[in-house]
Amino acid sequence: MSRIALITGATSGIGKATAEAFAKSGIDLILCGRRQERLTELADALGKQVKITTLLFDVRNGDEVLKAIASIPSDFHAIDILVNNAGNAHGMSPIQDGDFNDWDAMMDGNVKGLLYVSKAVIGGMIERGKGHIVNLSSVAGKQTYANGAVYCASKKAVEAISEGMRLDLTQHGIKITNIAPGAVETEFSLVRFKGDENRAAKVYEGFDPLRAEDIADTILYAVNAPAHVTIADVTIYAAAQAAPTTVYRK
Ligand code: 8X3
Repeated sequence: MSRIALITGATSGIGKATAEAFAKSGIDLILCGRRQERLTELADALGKQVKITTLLFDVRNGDEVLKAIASIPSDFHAIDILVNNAGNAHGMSPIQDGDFNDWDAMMDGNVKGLLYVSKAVIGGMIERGKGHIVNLSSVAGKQTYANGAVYCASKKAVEAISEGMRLDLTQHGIKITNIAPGAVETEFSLVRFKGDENRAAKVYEGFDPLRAEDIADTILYAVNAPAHVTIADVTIYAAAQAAPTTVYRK
């Protein structure tokens, strides 16, 4: 029987690449996102390879999360893999210039949203005595950098949640994988810099950044590890990146 994976933030970037990698590997998919058009498009594309259902909701809204997860069709109920990918950076500035809305968006999405979705899915995993949760952290969760205090804080929270989940859920047969990517060329910087294309492009200039597919490969490797193996924590940098703010550019 093929496995079932639920992926949040599946319509772009690492989420989309993971959906594509999973489909290629024969894993059925529950694709979650906030943009119906993109969800439908992706479901149409991948529906030739595996069984797909889509869920439209915002991870930041706990009621929406619970309603959406409760609406999953019965043949998709037995979720084997949860990929907590939804999340973003909003703004980049010294702490004294931070914006409440940006802070709310990062803490509500990256931290509380991940918790809401996890809670909604974990119950079934415990009942079935198995499951695998993949949390998308960041190198920002390993090392704080200037002008990124709140984004880094949100990812440090993801690191702590991954550790806590592993402590609480290992006894229930649930594996936890924490993935911490460095600079991945996606819409990430465009969102962080609120649509400023020049500023976003500069982040990836002069070196070969990671691509969403590189991270998807690692996620696929983790979920395909043998039953007795947990890939607990992976940090992934582009070859030219040594630390969050240390990139060797040509
Ligand atoms: C994204 C990577 O280095 O911009 O999480 O924080 S970084």
